Amino acid sequence: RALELELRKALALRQFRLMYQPQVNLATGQVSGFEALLRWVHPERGVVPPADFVPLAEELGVIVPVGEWVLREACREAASWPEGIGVAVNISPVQFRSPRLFDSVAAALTQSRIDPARLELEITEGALLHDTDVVLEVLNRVRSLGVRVSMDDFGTGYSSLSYLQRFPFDRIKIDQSFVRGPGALDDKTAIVRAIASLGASMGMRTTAEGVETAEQMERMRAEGCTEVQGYLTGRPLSPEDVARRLAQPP
Ligand code: G
Ligand code: G
Ligand code: MN
Ligand code: NA
Repeated sequence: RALELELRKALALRQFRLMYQPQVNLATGQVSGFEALLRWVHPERGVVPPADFVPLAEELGVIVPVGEWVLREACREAASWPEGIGVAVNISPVQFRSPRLFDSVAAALTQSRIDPARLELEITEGALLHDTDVVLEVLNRVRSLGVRVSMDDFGTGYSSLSYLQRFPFDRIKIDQSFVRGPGALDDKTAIVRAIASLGASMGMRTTAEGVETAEQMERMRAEGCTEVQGYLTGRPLSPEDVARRLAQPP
């Protein structure tokens, strides 16, 4: 398959880029950090979104070196931002299970010299499915570096509540479907309220994803979320636009 061959070469050809989506603290109204979002700039296809190549990259195992590049690049970029502005990186379940995860996180921190507390790893449920003891050990090892971990796309999968109890997450990212998705507004709001309350009682922060309107943002605030991320407070930005955004008065 042509795409497979191209994907294997994309890293060496420097065809990957990162975009950064702002995350806003609801208490202060200020940007608290950015989520790094991967793009493949293909010479003929143009910009390929992760949904169209990450599954194949996982199948091929290429996601491990690509994910290591993402970690290094995101930390390197964050080093140019003010102290206190965080950077969140998505970790594929395949990369999470790789024996190289700890070393690659540690290397990205050493090379960039950023405060480890600024780095957040976003883990999806797929990483947590088997071998609770192994998962717990990996999470505890990366957290021992001072790095934060968040549970991404929360509420979409299967048996997620037990994961909150079993694993030491610093943050829950509430899936976009509960902010904007189909279904009765009252039901979605009740779910957001329950997750935010659960998060607060377990000492976790809660980010509502996919916030597109001021009304949605106010609802997330009213229900107790601590951060929002979405097109309202910012689309994914190029590194140059991140610098402009950070220079802007609030
Ligand atoms: O930016 P976009 O909305 O197209 O991202 C879609 C999904 O792709 C995200 O929800 C995220 O889970 C995944 N994704 C984005 N960047 C990365 C990355 O660097 N690594 C991995 N493994 N997944 C990513
Ligand atoms: O990691 P995760 O799968 O949650 O990545 C978030 C994805 O959602 C990114 O691909 C990003 O481009 C997308 N996204 C972020 N904010 C919004 C939004 O407000 N509306 C929509 N439709 N998509 C969003
Ligand atoms: Mn994410
Ligand atoms: Na998410």
